[in-house]
Amino acid sequence: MLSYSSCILIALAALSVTCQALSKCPEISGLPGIPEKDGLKGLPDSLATKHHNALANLKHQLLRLEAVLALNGKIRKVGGKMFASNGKRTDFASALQSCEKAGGTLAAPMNEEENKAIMDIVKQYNQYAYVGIRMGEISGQFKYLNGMALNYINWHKHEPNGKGKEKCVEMYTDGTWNDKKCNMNRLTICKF
Ligand code: MAN
Ligand code: CA
Repeated sequence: MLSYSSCILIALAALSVTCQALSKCPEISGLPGIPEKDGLKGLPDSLATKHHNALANLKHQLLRLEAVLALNGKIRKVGGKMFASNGKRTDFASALQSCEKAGGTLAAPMNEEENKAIMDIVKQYNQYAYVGIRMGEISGQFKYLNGMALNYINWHKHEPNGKGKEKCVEMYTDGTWNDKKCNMNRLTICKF
């Protein structure tokens, strides 16, 4: 008969191999009653396995946090991007500044799915928002803030109509866009 402690050692060894194979790991160490792997003599162990487990745990915790934020309507995820608002209305420059201060930038819809995610936030706050699109200094064309040409547009009917005097862009509650002066108070929506 195998002793109880041998059974645990074998189970943990099997788990550590499975972890490496599946790139998916439960918390092995740090559980009450289960010794740290370091303390388990004779187990196949490596720094790589420990790091792998630590990263798997971090990823798991991050996914849990994102799920909570999404549940509370604080973030919207599209592809690899996250959109969120601070709920504040301000001019274009201040909106951009608060996004950058938080490590992001103003949200600019680059496809229909992103446009909908941003529109959902506009609807949530029932406030038109500035998007991260503005008129280029030289060309007079609307561009992303990094200077790239737009690859998706959703102008409202008859927009843009500002004839160069409306250099920023707002999103209406139906998700369509209007060129608008940059000194209005509009909802801040950031991309992270
Ligand atoms: C206002 C402004 C303009 C917009 C028109 C649409 O004048 O918001 O930017 O084009 O309304 O009627
Ligand atoms: Ca306009």
